[in-house]
Amino acid sequence: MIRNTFFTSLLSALLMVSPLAADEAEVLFATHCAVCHGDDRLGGLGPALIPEALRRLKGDRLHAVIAEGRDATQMPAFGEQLTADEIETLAAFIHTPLPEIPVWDAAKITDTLAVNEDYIPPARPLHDADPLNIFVVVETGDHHISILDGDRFEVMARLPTPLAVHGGPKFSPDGRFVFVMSRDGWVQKVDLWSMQEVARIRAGINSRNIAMSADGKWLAVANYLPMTLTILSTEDLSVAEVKDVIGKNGEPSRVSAVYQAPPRESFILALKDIPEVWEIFYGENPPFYGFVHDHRDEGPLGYDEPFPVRVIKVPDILDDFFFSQDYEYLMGASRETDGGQVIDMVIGQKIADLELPGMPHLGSGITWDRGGTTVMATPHLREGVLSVIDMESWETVEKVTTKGPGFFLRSHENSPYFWSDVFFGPNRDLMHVIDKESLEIVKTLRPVPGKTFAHVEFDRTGDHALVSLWEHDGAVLVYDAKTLEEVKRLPMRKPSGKYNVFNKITFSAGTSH
Ligand code: DHE
Repeated sequence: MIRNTFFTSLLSALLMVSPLAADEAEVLFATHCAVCHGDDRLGGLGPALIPEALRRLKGDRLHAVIAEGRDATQMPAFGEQLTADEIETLAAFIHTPLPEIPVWDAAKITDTLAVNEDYIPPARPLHDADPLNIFVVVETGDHHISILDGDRFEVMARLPTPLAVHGGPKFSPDGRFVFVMSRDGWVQKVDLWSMQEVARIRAGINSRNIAMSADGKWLAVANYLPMTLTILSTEDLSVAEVKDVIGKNGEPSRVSAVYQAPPRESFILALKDIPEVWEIFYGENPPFYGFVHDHRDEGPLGYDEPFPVRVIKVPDILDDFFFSQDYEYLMGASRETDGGQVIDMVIGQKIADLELPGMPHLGSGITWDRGGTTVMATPHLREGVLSVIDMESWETVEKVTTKGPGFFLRSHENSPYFWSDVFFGPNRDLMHVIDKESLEIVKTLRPVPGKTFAHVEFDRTGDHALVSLWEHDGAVLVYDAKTLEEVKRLPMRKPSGKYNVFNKITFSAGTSH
């Protein structure tokens, strides 16, 4: 809790309230917010609650979020527990600047590097599982990952992770190492041959996700706080670059997510606060985009700097992306507005609008071939509907009605079905299995009534699908992907995502990248 006198007086001055009210604000914050947003307001499970991170979230909108919660996040509604005055006090408190925000530059990040002294690189895998058919299961219930043999469906090892792992872990191109990121900025490297942690480093204060370069040399970390992209060497987690994200108009921006674009040898950044898309090149010979200026307006791409930045200006803020398999087209949407846009990454311009109502979750999209046409499907976080979009005409070809808003989709090249969870609402214990051609729901699974059932990942061959019983005393349920019968149940602590090495490193169209 923030208790220093200087801060309390500053706060009182800024809020223009008595020291008593400032104390009350601190107590309210400590009681209701600190557990997720950090005693220091710099974030943890939830984002930082400081003006720099809240940006346009103020006034009635901020009151509404505190009172009603926030769609598609873990933010609960406090309207029943807090009075309107208390909400007012809290809103003013979190919009009060901190006396200082910790500097999180390359030196500071480097100071946090913790190498596992017990780790000895093995010469070969120290297990007899198929190294490419391993699953990494993230158990957010007690902050662990389980490493699963994908043929026998047995847990081979269980390792502690930093707090609140979020987003997909990323694998080295040969599948040997996995990198895991937590919302409080820690990045952990694990050797799947010895099933040991190699090292960890805190790349940001409040981070979003990570992406791996095609050559396996670099790991990019998207940060909300500070507003930077950190690029680490995957070899030893040393800091290669910390890029400040500042738009053409001089406004800094949080990085909503970083995506790996292997054929382009680049990372692509979704920015939360400015209508720009950034592409950061790491290859030897970055392509020449003479018509786009470097972010510091020093002419065409700053070829002399490491990791040159290409800035693509877009009509609206886009903070959630999906890419065509060749990474030539970016489908973008914003969590704040309906609709979406298609950006041609070659010419760096918008080429089409997308009809996407109800807060699409493009990050969960998948693609497949349907009657000779590539289609992509995306769930919507506010509506029980899946949009299926033709990736040539960019028209919505079908809207599949489900039993409630979903979060994650999955399929596999060898499966005729895709799986779609119902993540929100009274039917969150359901999982739809949908035919990829007819788009009919062929079966709806409900293994444990009342318990959230979500997020699927197939094994390497597509014969089995693993699903999370997303509860503290939860489990991973293994299904025969053809008969749709359960074949095994592995107890786990609130398993969230699970990730198959082969499907990830081959960029299977049915899984997330
Ligand atoms: Fe996620 C992936 C953003 C809330 C669980 N989530 C992602 C990715 C992004 C994202 C950009 C892709 C990253 C990657 O894999 O590289 N998530 C967001 C949000 O903006 C949102 C809506 C609000 C927020 O709080 O940040 C959000 N996400 C959640 C949750 O509330 C979930 C359900 C629980 C949790 O752990 O926080 C959640 N997100 C996940 C998971 C993935 C993910 C399990 C990886 C999916 C995959 O299969 O790859």
